[in-house]
Amino acid sequence: MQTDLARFLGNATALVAFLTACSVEGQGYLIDASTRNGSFEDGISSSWGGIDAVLMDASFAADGEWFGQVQSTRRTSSWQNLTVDPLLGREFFVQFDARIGAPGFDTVSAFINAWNADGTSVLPEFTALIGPPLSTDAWGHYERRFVFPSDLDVTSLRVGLDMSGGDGVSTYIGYFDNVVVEQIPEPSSSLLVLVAFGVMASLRLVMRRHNKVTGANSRPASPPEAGRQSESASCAPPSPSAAVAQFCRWAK
Ligand SMILES: [Ca+2]
Repeated sequence: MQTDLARFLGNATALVAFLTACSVEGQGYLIDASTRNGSFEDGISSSWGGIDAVLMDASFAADGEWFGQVQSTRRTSSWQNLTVDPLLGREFFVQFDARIGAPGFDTVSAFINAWNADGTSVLPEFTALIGPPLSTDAWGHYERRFVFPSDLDVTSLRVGLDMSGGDGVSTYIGYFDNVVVEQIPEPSSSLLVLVAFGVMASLRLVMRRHNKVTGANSRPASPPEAGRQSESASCAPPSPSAAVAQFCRWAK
């Protein structure tokens, strides 16, 4: 009985690790300092569209050494096209730093565009979490949250940053840096992991109580060293697939 419990405990540990790995996979950083040139540290504008120049000045950049510059007489739009799996999450968190030159734009905004396979536009629920006024003297930090409805079936999104407010005559200048776009996992995925950890905690409690009873009944029977070696061997980490199979057998 003790060996079965120990084996199941080991399998459940692998199962929790497997479920956690699945959840982390869903919580992906689609753009950040090391992904798709989110901080412009590649020294080029790719993978961005609509960035007029990428400049290096560590004393000016908001993050690292490089930052992106946009300019226009009226408005600018900069974007990246992303491939996503909607089943991994329909909520997206966008944050970035922005600053303006002189003359500078008066408005900055972020957007995510999506079209379903049938060509219909899918609009997200949008929330501006942090949005200070644009300044020539310092970078401002901006955070936006986008939540798409459950009927979103696309795999491609366009994430963009706009600046606007030009008078149509003068050339207005703006800067972007430190862009992070994160796909937030579905609540069901997070809940599944929490449930798995709850099961683990309960099993450990049962195992401890079982060991106390077993130890009280058989303490003189075997040396402590032999007991520890046996338990260690029976708890060797199994593969995730073995854990899933064992979990299903116990669930029956
Ligand atoms: Ca940077």
